[in-house]
Amino acid sequence: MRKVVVSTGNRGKFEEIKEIVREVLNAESIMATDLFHDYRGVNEGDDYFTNALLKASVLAVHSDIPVLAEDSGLEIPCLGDAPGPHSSRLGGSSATDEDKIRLILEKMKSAEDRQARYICTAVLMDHRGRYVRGYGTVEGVIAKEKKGEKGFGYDPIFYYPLAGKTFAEMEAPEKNAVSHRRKAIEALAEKIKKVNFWNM
Ligand code: ITT
Repeated sequence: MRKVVVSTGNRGKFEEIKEIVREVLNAESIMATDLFHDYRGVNEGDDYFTNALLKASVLAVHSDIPVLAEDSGLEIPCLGDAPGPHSSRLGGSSATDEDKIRLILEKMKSAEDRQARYICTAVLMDHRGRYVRGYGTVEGVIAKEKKGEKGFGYDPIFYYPLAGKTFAEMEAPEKNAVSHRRKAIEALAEKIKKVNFWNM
């Protein structure tokens, strides 16, 4: 089976990517921190694609195995599309997922437009810096209170109308079938075929 190194320090994200990569790319995933013990991530900026490219490139040059990285975020139009690429940094470096959710619910206390979307840009890069990219998004609504224990990050307040529950109430395969991450990796798979990435 092919392998990819996943350039992330986020275990929840890795668990989802691992399943999606197995199904969509027919490849096995290795978490960056299990291979590069001093992996510390990168200093992220304001742009999903640049962040994903950066996360992939810091490892790709050191790896015979292609590196998969993604940058994702939650966009809420009534908050000017915040927190967006800053989703993991909302509330500062010591803020927990719980703190971040509290901050969003507080900001949206009287919001009527509760529309939201998750965004994901994924990059697969080889050791020579050649890459393919994929983009995915999923639409939802910010719930008035959190519900569910599954998933990670903002999932307890990301209500998915088509399932009638939050992402945190959905089993992993159910979320992985419709998520922004799934769509980004599927788009990536199309590009892989087009440019014959594995044999470039
Ligand atoms: P890496 O950079 O190491 O991959 P990270 O958590 O910092 O880990 P990002 O910079 O891509 O990753 O930030 C994405 C944040 O957006 C993530 O930490 C969550 O807060 C949120 N997010 C993205 N996708 C999500 C999902 O499927 N469910 C819940 N929250 C999500």
